[in-house]
Amino acid sequence: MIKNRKSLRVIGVPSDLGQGRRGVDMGPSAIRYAGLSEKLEALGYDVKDLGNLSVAQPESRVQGDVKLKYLTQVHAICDELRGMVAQVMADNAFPIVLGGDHSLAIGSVAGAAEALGGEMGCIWFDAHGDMNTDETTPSGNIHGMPLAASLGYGHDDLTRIGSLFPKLKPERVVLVGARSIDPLERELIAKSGMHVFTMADVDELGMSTVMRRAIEIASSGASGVHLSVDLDALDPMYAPGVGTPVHGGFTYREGHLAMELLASAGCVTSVDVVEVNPILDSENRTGKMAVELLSSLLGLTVI
Ligand code: 5AB
Ligand code: MN
Ligand code: MN
Ligand code: MN
Repeated sequence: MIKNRKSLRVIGVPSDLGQGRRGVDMGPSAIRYAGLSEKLEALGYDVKDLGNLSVAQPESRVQGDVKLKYLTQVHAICDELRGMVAQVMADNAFPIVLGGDHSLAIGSVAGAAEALGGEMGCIWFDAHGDMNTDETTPSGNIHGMPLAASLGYGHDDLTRIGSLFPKLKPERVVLVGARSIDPLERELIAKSGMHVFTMADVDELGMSTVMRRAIEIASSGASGVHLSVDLDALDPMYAPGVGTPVHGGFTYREGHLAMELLASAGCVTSVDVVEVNPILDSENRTGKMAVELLSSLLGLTVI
């Protein structure tokens, strides 16, 4: 059960400004085209699609700050998204944010944490750490920084969006699926005190044990749990349409089992599904995977 919420609100963020390759801006369309609203309505939900945030094309924008690419634009997008997510949750509905690159999670985490009050937990599915800062980034791409920013590390324009600082406390943050972490990012992960289950942990313990532990860590005593799903957590065999694929990810069933266990725990209060890149995909397999995972997450809620 998803905290008793029967109303789902879909928000698209067609942005690729937080990463280096074009195409992820078309992710929201690909996920919608794969039948998102229809599938969720069939599960018994009231689904309203609030449309897309308006996002500039990178070709029409100067990058500004050389270190952090499109910082001004990413900040504006995240601040707008923060307001929308907070409003959806204040209306007692469940926000589903479609990306777009992962930088948007700075805004969705901020909005969800603001709406819930108290301490929110966070489960982050990703091949990467997303724990770079302006000082450690090897690329300047903000999609490598959203978890760090939400924990209060990095550039003020990313960490100081909205009223809360930081949005998340490391005790309730769990990264699952990690297998590609930059050396300096690794140091911040260790220093921060957040929890990490690598793919080696998934192999050794099994997804069931990993998720039971992750749910316990993120949700005990929490006001809610934000789930951020980077499709590159899955093995590229099942999700080929992502900008930064890394071999050795979740199998199809591991991905679904994770969602099913979250569904029966009933702890998730908001979700983003990000990094779907239709240009790199084959026959919208990754868009379809995103819809299937959301169906599993929300599937056990209505009897
Ligand atoms: B994603 C890299 N660590 O910071 C960086 O896809 C990749 O949101 C980041 O997880 C990948 O540029 C960000 C090399
Ligand atoms: Mn990733
Ligand atoms: Mn990511
Ligand atoms: Mn990526």
